[in-house]
Amino acid sequence: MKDSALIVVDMIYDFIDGSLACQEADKAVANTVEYIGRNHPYPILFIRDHHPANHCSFAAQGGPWPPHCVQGTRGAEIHKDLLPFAEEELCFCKGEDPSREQYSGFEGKNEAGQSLGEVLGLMEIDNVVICGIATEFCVLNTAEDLLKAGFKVTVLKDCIAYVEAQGHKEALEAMKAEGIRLI
Ligand code: VGL
Ligand code: ZN
Repeated sequence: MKDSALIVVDMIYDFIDGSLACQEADKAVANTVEYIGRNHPYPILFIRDHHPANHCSFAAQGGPWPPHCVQGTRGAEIHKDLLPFAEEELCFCKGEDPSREQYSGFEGKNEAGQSLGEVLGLMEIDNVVICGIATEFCVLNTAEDLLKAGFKVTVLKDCIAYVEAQGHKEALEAMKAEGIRLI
C-alpha cells in the first residue's frame, strides 16, 4: 500500500484521560495500536491539537471548551503507545493561533512549517485512512477537508472516540453520505 497513509488525529492525553476525556478513547487507542501492528509499515502521520494558554477555544476566552492540549503540558502529548510510531516531520500541530478555532488537521503544520496536505502530496499519497479523536470535531473536519482536496478517505470506526454519542452518530452518517468509507 505504497500510496496509502494512516492519519492519527489528536490521540493525545487531554482527549484520552484529561480535561476533555472522550468516550471510548482507551478502546480507540488500543485498536489503533492493533491496526498499526497488522498494517505497518506504511506512513503514519499524527495531528496534534496544540493550544497556547490563552486560546479562544477555552471558556475563559468565551469558547466552548475547558483548557486542553496546552503547549508544554502532558495533556498535549501523544499517547505513549503511539509515540514510537511518531516521526517529528510527520507530526502536524494545529490550534496554535490564539484567535482561531481549528478543528481540521488539514492545515496543521510540522516543525519545518509544511502542512499535512502539502506533505501528503509530496509523498504521493492517494488514500488516507483516519482514526482518532473526536469523531464529531477533528476527525470529521479533517476527513472532509481531505475529501475536498481529492483524497480517497476511509475512517476506522473502531478507532475513534467522541465527546457525545449523538454527535458521533450524526458525524458518521454525514461522512458516509459524503462518500467517506467507514470500515
Ligand atoms: C477538538 C475539541 C476541542 C478536536 C479540538 O480536535 O476534536 N475538539 N479542540
Ligand atoms: Zn482544541
